[in-house]
Amino acid sequence: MVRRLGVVVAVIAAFAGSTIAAGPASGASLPGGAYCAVTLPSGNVMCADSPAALTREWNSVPHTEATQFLIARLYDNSNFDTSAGYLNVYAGGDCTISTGNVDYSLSDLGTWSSRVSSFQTFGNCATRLWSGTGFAGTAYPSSGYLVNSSYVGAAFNDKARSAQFS
Ligand SMILES: [Ca+2]
Repeated sequence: MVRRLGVVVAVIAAFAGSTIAAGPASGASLPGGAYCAVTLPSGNVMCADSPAALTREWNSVPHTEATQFLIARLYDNSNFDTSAGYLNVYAGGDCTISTGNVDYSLSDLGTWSSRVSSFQTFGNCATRLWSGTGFAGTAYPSSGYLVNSSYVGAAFNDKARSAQFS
């Protein structure tokens, strides 16, 4: 539990930094690019203008075993459509079999707030989105987790501000 709280604080700090660096931004036309990757537990974020550019940027910096596993991809569009961008979530390993605990979390989606319309989860993980930062407000799904969702539904579309992975 102590370690998890440390992760959350790190993520908040990193997103605050990246938001300042990118300038005021909302919607699909982020100055830093619509294709982003966040690494946990550091919370470091990088963005690029295309999937290929993001891959190049990702490969241009060293990654430790603590950051190299892709556990989730959150899409701006429904149906896993990549044309409006996505946020790759990297962590230090797969999730545990049980969904009774939270393996990884993003307490503030930062520039990726109010955008998510679909998601996929990998590495034995599943996703739960929250309408407020810090896992407050309403959740999608309302109970438990989903591995994939091609559309989070009209009531939750572009609402997520934090996310948990289990
Ligand atoms: Ca969206």
